[in-house]
Amino acid sequence: MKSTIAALVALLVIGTSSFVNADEVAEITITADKLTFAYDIKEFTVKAGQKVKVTLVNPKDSQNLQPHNLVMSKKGSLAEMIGAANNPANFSNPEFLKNPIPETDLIVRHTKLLKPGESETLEFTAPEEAGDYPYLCTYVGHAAIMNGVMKVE
Ligand SMILES: [Cu+2]
Repeated sequence: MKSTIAALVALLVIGTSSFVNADEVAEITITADKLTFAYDIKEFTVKAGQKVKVTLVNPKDSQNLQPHNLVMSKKGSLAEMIGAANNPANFSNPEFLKNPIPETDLIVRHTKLLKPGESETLEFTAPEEAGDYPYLCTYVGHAAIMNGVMKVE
């Protein structure tokens, strides 16, 4: 009986496309492009307070052999984050090249720098406040084009 109810509930959820169950885990896999500095997913939407798993994949057959990361930051902070990542002082700092995480309190969470063939999953609870929460790659020179938005609704 329980499973019948669960099946009915599942059907109702499928039938009502605007309704997203906040108890469901939103799983998003973002893959770095093999040729250019870009993510394949520029935007995704989650519910406020929803459990989220975001995986960054740097494909092992990457042709540009670039390392990439995924840095998630505070609501509406994309321009400031690009500025922080592209601070010219970073580019001549060998430590920054190894772990390119700019010093700013705008960062909420981030992956490590992933080489081709590596991936990492960030697990978290989406913010309660609706809005556009940016993510970007802070490796030298990537931030301005390698970014996207997690929309919280
Ligand atoms: Cu990158």
